[in-house]
Amino acid sequence: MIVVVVPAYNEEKNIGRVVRGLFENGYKDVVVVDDGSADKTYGTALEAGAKVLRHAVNRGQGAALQTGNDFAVQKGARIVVHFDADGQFNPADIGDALKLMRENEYDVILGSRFLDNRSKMPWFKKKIILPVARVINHVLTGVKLTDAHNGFRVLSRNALEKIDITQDGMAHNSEIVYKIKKYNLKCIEHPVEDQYFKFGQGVGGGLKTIFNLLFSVFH
Ligand SMILES: Nc1nc2c(ncn2[C@@H]2O[C@H](COP(=O)(O)OP(=O)(O)OP(=O)(O)O)[C@@H](O)[C@H]2O)c(=O)[nH]1
Ligand SMILES: [Mg+2]
Repeated sequence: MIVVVVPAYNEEKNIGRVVRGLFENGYKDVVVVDDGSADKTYGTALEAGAKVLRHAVNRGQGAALQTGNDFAVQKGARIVVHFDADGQFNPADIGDALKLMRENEYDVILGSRFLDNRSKMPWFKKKIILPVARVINHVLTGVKLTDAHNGFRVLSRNALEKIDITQDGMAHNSEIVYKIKKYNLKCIEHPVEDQYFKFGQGVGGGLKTIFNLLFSVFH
């Protein structure tokens, strides 16, 4: 059983299309975690046919992913895919990542926007925010990545049982990398498409992420 976990915060505009895109690509177990949205994310995701879990208050992407992981593990998932709700990711990238995992017995596949040229990112994000996040991630975890802050991931059952996300906010990205290293999990980065210009966090969000990282401590 492969479960796709979609953390969603005020994504009423995109969530329906994202859920349908996953079904059309053959993923029938789609779990949307509504992270205390103030808009119609919950109802729209239900209408699209997803299983929807809900946080009564907004807790952060990390918390939403852990809620989804816990649910998937309880349901007997063998593999969990983390997939953003804002329509930036391409569901067709999941198939290749699963094949890579199966053929090489990886525990974790991490998506990267820097391994091919499909992702057209805003300049500030590409040249400032993400390179700084890359360096901070390397300092905090000792792991060198091309993309230290990508919401696309594939986790095996072994990884799910070892990685407990305690960072509710955006620092969860580095916490996951830190635990991949701590538990010596077999991991690789894989090119994913991340479409911008209509979606995503602005400069403010990116700076908030770096701030979040600087003050995060992993156990
Ligand atoms: N920003 C934010 N996103 C959340 C939160 N909880 C869940 N999410 C979801 O987490 C995913 C990633 O959030 P984004 O704001 O797109 O962050 P990002 O992808 O790192 O930033 P961009 O690359 O600019 O899109 C989306 O599916 C959000 O809906 C939250 O508290 N804050
Ligand atoms: Mg995004």
